[in-house]
Amino acid sequence: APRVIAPGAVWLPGFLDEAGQAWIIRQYAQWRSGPVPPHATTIRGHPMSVTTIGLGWHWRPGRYDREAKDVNNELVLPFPDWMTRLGRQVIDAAAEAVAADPDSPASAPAAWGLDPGAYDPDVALVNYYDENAKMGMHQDKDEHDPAPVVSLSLGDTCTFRFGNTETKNRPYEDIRLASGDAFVFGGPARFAFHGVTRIHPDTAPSYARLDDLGGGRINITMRATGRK
Ligand code: MD5
Ligand code: FE
Repeated sequence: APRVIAPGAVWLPGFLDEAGQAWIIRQYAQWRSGPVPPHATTIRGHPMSVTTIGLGWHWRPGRYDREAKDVNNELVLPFPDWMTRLGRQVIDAAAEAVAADPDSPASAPAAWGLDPGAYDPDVALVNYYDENAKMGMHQDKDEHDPAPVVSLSLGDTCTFRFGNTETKNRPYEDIRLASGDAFVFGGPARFAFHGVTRIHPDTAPSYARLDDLGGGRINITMRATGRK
């Protein structure tokens, strides 16, 4: 069942069915073999342990760009319409879960940006985590639009650390995100610190194993950049 983790943070375990997970994993194989392959973004001289494909925009630390010049001088891949539809379905399910949650105020769905008709993401960051990859505690602040972030997990389970808006340290909650899970971060949760502390190898269900990649996890985050 869906769970409101904190104001603005809604976890939807098993949102994608088996066929939906397998379909997105096949899409990933196509993006990976396309003109803009996954690349490790370098932050202050250090390559990140995840590799990224951007759809709609190319993410660099601190800004979004149309040109992925550091990856073969290519233009970024387009943001697909099916992704917008899927994002709206996630927002819709989150709004329903929040409306049914006795601990969330009646104003919560609107205050947290959970309006499927208004949800118009223009970038998806598709991150691949091998079994040793991590993502340190950070805030996602490069977007100039307060729209919620929709996150989808595929492949192996990870431990996701959901923190607070003030510090990288406690209090935080560790959550295992499994293949097919969706998560929405809006309203007061939009700028919370968060990270991925570990990948749990060989935990993907058979239909979602990333066999071509030797296992691991894919995370898709949809965002609205607020840029033209
Ligand atoms: C992941 N990815 O599971 C996470 C999930 C990233 C990233 O952190 O930046 O690619 S998405 C998490 C997210 C986004 C916006 C706000 C919050 C979490 N939050 O308030 O916790 O690989
Ligand atoms: Fe993030």
